[in-house]
Amino acid sequence: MVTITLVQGNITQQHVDAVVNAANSSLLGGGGVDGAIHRAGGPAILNACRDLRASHYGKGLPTGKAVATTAGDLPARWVIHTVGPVYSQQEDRSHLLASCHRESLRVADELGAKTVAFPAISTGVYSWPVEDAARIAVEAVRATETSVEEVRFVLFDERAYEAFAAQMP
Ligand code: AR6
Repeated sequence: MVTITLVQGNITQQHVDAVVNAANSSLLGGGGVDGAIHRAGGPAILNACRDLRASHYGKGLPTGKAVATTAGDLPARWVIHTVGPVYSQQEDRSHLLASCHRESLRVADELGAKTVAFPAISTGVYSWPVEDAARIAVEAVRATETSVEEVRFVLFDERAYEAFAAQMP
């Protein structure tokens, strides 16, 4: 069974097999954790994303899906890019946020990754309330059949850390 661990810190400094990026469907970078990963990982990641766009995702990576590239200069082997849903008060999109976690773990299994670091997907620019996002993320990981041994949620600030800690037994 997968072990869930929590750390407060910077996801670009995690020594893990794969780091999950809260990307957007263009796969061409952005702000937040996406910007941090591209800055720290160097141009190899963006080059790989451009190739993926050209070969498979001309219309963009759909929300809730995930795809892997090299991790460039990061202390990880792969970056798994996933596109979280923008939070909506009108529409329940929690299945899409759960899908990001499930699909990222499926890609991790294809790669043979055993340790995977996740940020708090959708809780920044995409404005998902972090307490709710933490519940959805942890439930989705627990419900996924995977060969990944450790899922490490890497929370940038104390509020996010506390929200995830509240989901731990
Ligand atoms: N390490 C760990 N967590 C981080 C880091 C970091 N270095 N930097 C930010 N966070 P966001 P989203 C946290 O906005 O809401 C981008 O422009 C941050 O505090 O990165 O899914 C993409 O290109 C927050 O809790 O992702 C998309 O356009 C969490 O990471 C869009 O933002 C997620 O915040 C995606 O928005």
